[in-house]
Amino acid sequence: MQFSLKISLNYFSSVFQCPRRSVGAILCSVHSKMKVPSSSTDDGTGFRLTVVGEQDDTTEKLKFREHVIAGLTNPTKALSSVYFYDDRGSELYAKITDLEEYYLTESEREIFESYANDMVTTHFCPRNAKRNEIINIVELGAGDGRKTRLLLKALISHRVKFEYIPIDISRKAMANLFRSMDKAFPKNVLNVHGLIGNYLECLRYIFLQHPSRENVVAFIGSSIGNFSSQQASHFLQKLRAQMKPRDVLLLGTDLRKDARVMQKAYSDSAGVTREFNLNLLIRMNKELGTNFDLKKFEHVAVYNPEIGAMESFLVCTEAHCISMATTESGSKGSTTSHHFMFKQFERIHMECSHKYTPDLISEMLHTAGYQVRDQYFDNRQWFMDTVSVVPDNQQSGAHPENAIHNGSLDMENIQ
Ligand code: AVJ
Repeated sequence: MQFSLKISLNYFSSVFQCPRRSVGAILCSVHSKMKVPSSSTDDGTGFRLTVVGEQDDTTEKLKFREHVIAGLTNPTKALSSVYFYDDRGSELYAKITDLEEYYLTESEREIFESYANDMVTTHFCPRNAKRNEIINIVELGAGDGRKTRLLLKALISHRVKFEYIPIDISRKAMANLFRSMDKAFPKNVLNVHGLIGNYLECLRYIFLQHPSRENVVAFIGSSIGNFSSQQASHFLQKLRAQMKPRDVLLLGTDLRKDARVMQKAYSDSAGVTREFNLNLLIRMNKELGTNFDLKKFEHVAVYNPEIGAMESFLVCTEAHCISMATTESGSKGSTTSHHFMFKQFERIHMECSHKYTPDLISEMLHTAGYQVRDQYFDNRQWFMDTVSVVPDNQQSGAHPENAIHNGSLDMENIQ
């Protein structure tokens, strides 16, 4: 059951919890079990927003709590970077992408600057676009869209008709994206449909809505780097199983390079990345009632050549004990409380950012059932964008040799 409604700009502001600003005609639909009559909304250009799936705060909070308890009870303490991206976290990440030391964004921007036109004419004009039919440009974890803008501009200049479908878990990030897109393009040019929710669920939703449209799925910015390489392979396979033959995947990955360059990118001199990591402790204090003292943790980032990844840690500077607020648990109303002991110099593993080589990516895409078409590099060859397609001769989803037995992939919301 779904309902859609035309919403006022004030409502848009409150949905996004941000100051009011004019963003054309905005439509919001909530995809949920609520029994509300549906009304038709699609009207060409403009901005629309759909919340996909249940956004159940209580369940989310319980999952977060359980994750933290498991991660801090483990002999090697670890938390998942999935939880970095509350509103403040998304804001801090946006700040990171502005830092010169964080070369990833600029490198990929350079790739789009140089090759967006080539990508469009060589790969993103599949049959439908040539026949003047709309294609979906789906973006996973859209961020502020600064790089994507270059792609959209190239599509427009080649007169490709498209709907831009950014998917993100953070409403605030989506609000910023809508605003920056509204600023960057003239009125009535863009057709944007933002989806709030989990990547694969949102993709399922959008592919069901437009079963015959061709899709370009963009997963850029090296977001895939937060997955282990096994998780990355599984994710790509699951994604491929949902895509149709000839659908295109644009995958942005950071490449292996001098460790000093990478280390600077993940421990910047202004301390933004440090704040980004510490923000998870703040989030736990706020949402789970822990009592982390930020002064007792130092942020450290090192390259691990064995797994080819930058790893971030919060190192505890003095031995102490953290407690977590008590909650009612179970139907009997019993209570549980949790304490986590920290030794001096013990660390919490916070994040992995995997770095690849062109061959590793080609191999991974091939194994996941894609055909690699092109790899694009910046001048320094620090970053790479790979274009691949789902081959024609494949029955999507019917690859016994690629079957995914482990259905749980709890990192679907990385950005
Ligand atoms: C958003 C996953 C691409 O790993 O480079 C930036 C996140 N962490 N600085 C990355 C991040 C520290 C970023 N990704």
